[in-house]
Amino acid sequence: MKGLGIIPSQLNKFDDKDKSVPHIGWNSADTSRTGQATDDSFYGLRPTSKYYYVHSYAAPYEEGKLEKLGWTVATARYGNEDFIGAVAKDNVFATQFHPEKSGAPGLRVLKAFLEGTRSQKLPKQLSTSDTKEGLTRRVIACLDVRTNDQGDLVVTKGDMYDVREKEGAGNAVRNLGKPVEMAKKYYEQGADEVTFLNITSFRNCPVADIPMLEILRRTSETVFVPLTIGGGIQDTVDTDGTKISALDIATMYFKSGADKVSIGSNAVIAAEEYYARGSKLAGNTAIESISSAYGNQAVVVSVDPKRVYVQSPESTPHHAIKTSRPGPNGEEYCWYQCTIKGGREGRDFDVRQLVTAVEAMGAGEILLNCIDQDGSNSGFDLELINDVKDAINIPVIASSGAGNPGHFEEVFARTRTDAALGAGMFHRGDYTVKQVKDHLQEKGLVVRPFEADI
Ligand code: 1PR
Repeated sequence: MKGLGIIPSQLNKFDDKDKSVPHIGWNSADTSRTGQATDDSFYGLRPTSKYYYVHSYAAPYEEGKLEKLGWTVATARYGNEDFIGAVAKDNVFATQFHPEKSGAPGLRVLKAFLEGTRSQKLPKQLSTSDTKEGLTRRVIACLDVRTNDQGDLVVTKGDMYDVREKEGAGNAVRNLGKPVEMAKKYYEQGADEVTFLNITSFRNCPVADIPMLEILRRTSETVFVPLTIGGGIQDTVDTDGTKISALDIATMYFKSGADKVSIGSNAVIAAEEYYARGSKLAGNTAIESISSAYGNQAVVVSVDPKRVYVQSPESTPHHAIKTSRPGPNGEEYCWYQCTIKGGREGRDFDVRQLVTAVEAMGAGEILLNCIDQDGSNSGFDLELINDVKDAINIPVIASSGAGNPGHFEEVFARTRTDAALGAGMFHRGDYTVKQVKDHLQEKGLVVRPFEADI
């Protein structure tokens, strides 16, 4: 496809043989070339900062080519591919990353552009030797939001998806705080993304008034990292009888500040139908319509699997793995059953079938929960995560079971997961997101440094 032709360059799709595609997350935009330190900050860009990228295509960087034509180029590296993160010449400045979603460093870039500050000195204490190339693993804070018995939207958190208090408090929905305030707190602690899952299954108000829209609008006023919203994204009928498509609902969420939508139950049903049609696309599923309108990277599929133990792989038609945590009767194998409606209904369908189908349908990322681990604080299900990573090329967010910073280190060391998500441990205040990221940094992982000031 032809572009405006202003920048003499061509976009190529990233190679997914050795890495997840789309490229989603925090990476550099660095004007200092290998071995050449710079003390110049170009449009506020800093070699030590990380910026939020989300794309499958990029302009490969060829040293000197654009520079010869008068362009200034900032680069990033993904796997072994060097690509252009930002370019400028005369009054043109273009970024591959999203400055508006890149925390303080992104706002700094926007400010410099608007004020016409093309070049300024880097603050003294920043040296390019601190630069860590490449994509960071992401740490995500997740807020399960639902209406409590008084009708207020609260952040809640279940154990194995049960969100009601076990003792006292009249079996009420566990109330852990207010969604907008908590999202801001996690942003300020350095969360790389914030995810809201609207786990209230029923809806009794017009779609345009769903309270999650207001939550997104208010959150995006103070939270400058990507926001994902899940729950109820499917074709529906409004209170006045008007048909509303999943794409219409997603559009409302995007217009209110969401960057990605997450689809749960509807994805399972659509994937079952995909196989029933002989692995053929229908063209009109929620995943397909939203990804073709907004791009694959805007569609996350949230998976709620449950372990089913079996004596041998032959005893089930499903994809079973050998597990180091045997079942209640000593079973050494298990398969992961997909569930819908917040884990309440199990399907005759396994996680491998689901993730391969939704990747083919255009999903850009998998949010991989695990009901057995949810709320357990005992760590992620590494066996599940490795099995899913082996099956697909799109990024995976590991979820369920995080109880301390060591669990994040473990999931990044022992699986190829692209991101990891925590909920209960942050909500209860056991640990902050910052403590998790500091721990990862101490262990030598590339993490996004949180910057408070523009
Ligand atoms: O089916 O498209 O309407 O989407 C519903 C969404 O709501 C799905 O993404 C589903 O995972 C989620 N959901 C539905 N019911 C519940 C529930 O808890 N009763 N929550 C629920 C899922 C899982 C994660 C959780 C992690 C980490 N919660 O959000 O945050 O397990 O928890 P931990 O770190 O505390 O262990 P649809």
